[in-house]
Amino acid sequence: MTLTRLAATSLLAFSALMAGFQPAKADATFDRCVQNLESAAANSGVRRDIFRASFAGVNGPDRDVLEKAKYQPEFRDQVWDYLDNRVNDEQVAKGQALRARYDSWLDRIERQFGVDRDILLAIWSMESNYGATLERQDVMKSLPQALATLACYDKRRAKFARQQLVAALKIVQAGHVAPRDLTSSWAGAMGHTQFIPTSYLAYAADMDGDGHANIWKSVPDALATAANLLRKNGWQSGRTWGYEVIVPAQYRGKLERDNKTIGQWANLGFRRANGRPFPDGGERANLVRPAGDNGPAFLMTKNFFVLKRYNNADKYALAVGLLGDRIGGYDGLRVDWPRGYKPLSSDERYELQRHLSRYGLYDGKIDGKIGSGSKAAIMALQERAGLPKDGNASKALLDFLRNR
Ligand SMILES: [Ca+2]
Repeated sequence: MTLTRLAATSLLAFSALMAGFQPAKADATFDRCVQNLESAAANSGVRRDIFRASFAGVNGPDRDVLEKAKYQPEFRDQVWDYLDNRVNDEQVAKGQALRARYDSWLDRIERQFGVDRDILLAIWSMESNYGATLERQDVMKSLPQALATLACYDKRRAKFARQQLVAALKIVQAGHVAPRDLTSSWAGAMGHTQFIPTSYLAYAADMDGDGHANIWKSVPDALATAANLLRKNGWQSGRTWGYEVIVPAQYRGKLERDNKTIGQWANLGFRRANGRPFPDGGERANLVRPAGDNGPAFLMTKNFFVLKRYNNADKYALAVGLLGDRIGGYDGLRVDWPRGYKPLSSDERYELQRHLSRYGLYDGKIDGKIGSGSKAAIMALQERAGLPKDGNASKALLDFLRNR
């Protein structure tokens, strides 16, 4: 597919989406819906003046929220694509700089919650790029408007959005955030560590001692809130999330997710990929092979599954664990992912995007992240140059571009 056709397709999709709205009628529907939300919130104990202050300036639905809610990525990420975009030299270096800057806060958070600082820094990176996302006008939304939009127009998310809106208004009512500062992602995730309102009510922690858990503006509060979530879900202090292991040949393709003690795994011939001994044979662990037999294998301990309470995906917990390890100065993986091509460094991914942009094939953000837009641009280039259209951001592709 050429880029022109791609653009035409997404324009068609966009027109189809917009055709669903008759603006004047939609706004009347929205106003009625917001009135219903106000009554429902009042029944849950939210004062009407709090509701109205929070909805001041909200005049209609946020159509960008609905567009984002309907977005289906054109390319399904392989686990290594996901990790390359999140666990890389750039995020490690930023994490290490912030580790030094927040050293005394991280000491206190570790003491109080028993969660390792590198894991908290990795979560901060994953959730908001260490807070940088909170500055992006194209990402940050008015939470009341975003959740009201979902509650009124997105059947699948309406119930969730109503519940989260009520929880958010209770946060305002308790005085933790001013109505005008109540911002979130399109789906209601708030602040540096992207808590949804009900999770905020369950785990919010005021680390800097000003009487409010301000996860939007206070980094200590946000990191302590993340630590509190992990602790309350069973985080094992002073322990790792898992071990990269070498799977004995006879167990290739077998024993997936089997739960045994580390000692039992060792008796089956499993050993650590870095050659060091396992520190504790009594700990229980599950075998996880995210890319099957030809990629890295892991024995995942309790903390891996606690990380999934933050976001219930193996690749998320793995990215947090691997990034945390690298921020803490430990090695990356010993076994490569079965990419089938040589990957690019962070700097090289920026360079690749600049080349693609120079050829007019890419108009997205130059951010070193190879997402759907970069992949479409790579495939357009590959088509134009008569190369196999695999969409991979490979060293070979960058060399090809450098030599033209
Ligand atoms: Ca505070």
